[in-house]
Amino acid sequence: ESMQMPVIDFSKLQQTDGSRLAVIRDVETACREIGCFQVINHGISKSVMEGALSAANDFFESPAESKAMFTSPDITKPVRYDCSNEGINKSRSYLKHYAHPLEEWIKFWPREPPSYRIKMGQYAVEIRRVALCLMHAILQSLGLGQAYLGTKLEEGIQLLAVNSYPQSTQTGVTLGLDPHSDYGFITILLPSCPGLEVMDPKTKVWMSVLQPEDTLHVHIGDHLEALSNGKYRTVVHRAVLNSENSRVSIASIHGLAMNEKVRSAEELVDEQNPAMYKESSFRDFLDFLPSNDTKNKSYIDSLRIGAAE
Ligand code: AKG
Repeated sequence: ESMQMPVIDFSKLQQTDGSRLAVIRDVETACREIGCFQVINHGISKSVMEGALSAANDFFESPAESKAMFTSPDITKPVRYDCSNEGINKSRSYLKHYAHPLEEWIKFWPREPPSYRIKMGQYAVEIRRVALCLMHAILQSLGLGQAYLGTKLEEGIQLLAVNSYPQSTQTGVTLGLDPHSDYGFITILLPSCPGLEVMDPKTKVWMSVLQPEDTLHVHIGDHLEALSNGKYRTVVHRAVLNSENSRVSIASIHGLAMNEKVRSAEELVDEQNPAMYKESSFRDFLDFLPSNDTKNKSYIDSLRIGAAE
């Protein structure tokens, strides 16, 4: 089954009249009901989006030695490549790297292909601009006001997960990436072709996501669920292999600075709605990962107050 995603017209968020408010209401409904939406009229040019996807593709096609130099068991590295799942049933390889502030991180990024830093850098800067505007809209939609987090958003992190999946050779669904929700506040996803599936929170049925050309797909992450005190929900998603094409996707994850704690907004906590989540930072999530090898528990579940330790 496929699902029609809520669509947010980004250009209307730039207006000050009722059209912004109408879009803010759409943002509220989307975040509350399904935890994701798509963005049109975001102002990022086709050439910047295609440039980033082709740079990603060229990186994965570069010689094994130039990729292997980024392999590391240390998940705190500024750049990390992992192809350990390639060839087994799960078959995603990925490159993850920080992207903001760009001048701080770009020097660690791959030199191969030569255009990688320029093209991925351009995309990173533009997607962050969109992410910050969306975060302001989301904070407004929660009734907290656009400026709620002050300068903390500007000081926040941006992590790019650049994914590569082979074409499926089998009939039926082949997983490329296990079901998970994202940490941070929001993730903006740009894929080269279909393969993303979102779990419908009501029916628990997997729905394939149709993403028209030029649109961006946005996921609500664990830290937004926590900040909103459960009003908005983190969305469980997975990637399946495409039967017609190999696939690349770029996930841009946005959150507060590494050690900055996220807690349920006081304004959303009262007697009827007690705080539901423990405070946590991006760093806490990174610390959680190695201790959770069995994948039995999601990070957001570990944050719920009253959850078993
Ligand atoms: C991730 O990188 O966390 C994703 O969920 C990627 C999903 C996709 O490739 O469509």
